[in-house]
Amino acid sequence: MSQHGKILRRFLVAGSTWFATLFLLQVSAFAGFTVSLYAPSVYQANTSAMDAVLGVTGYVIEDFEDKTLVAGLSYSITPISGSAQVFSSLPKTYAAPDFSWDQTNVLVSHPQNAFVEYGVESITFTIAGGATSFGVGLANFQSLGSPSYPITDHYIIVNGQSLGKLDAFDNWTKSWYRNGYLRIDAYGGDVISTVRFENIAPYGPYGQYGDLMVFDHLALKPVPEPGALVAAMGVALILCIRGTVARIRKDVAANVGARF
Ligand SMILES: [Ca+2]
Ligand SMILES: [Ca+2]
Repeated sequence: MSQHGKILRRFLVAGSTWFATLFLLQVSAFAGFTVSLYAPSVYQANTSAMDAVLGVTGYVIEDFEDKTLVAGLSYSITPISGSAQVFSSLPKTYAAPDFSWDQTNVLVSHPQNAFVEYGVESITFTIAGGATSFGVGLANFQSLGSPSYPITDHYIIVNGQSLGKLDAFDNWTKSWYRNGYLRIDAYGGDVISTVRFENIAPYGPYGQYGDLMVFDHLALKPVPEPGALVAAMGVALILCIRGTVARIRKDVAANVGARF
């Protein structure tokens, strides 16, 4: 191959490597999720120690102690009848130390963030920009077979895709109080945008009442900013080009005086 041919080939290889990297990032966008459920016995008032057990150390934590939600987090509640209501902050705080996973206050799946006698169909958390990992402490899910006031089992739905019945997961504890801590990890480049908890039978054995679900210590591992990702890819491209140029210079130096 001529020297010109070698140079052209090196640029083609560098370019195709770059585009292959872009392609792999695209095709892995819907790879999947893994789910971990921790029994309520992991709960402890020392949240740093608990976070280490839950694998959420360093995550952004929403503790629901005040009405402000962490950046990017919102939720919507769908009642048994009527349309969904979207919340970017809490309507009020609600203290429930027996249900909490940190401090005192919690989020109840009720439009008034209140623990009242009637429930809802579902609650959906939305993470603007997405998260690579999502955790939340759960309480007062009144699963079928619960020792106190059973109502219904519950679906867990991520990005619109059902991951099955929450109540059937290992470590799920049927209780009036804490039921478990859920952590969902995206893999293969996937991103968690919405997490929905849905009552399977909103009309339970206690008349028209759906289940109210309680949440606390919501943990997010945000997706890196697009700018940071592009910058990282840019650095990779620069290093790739520099390596190619260095090799071309070496080839040229080795062929100084050669006839073309
Ligand atoms: Ca709390
Ligand atoms: Ca309940």
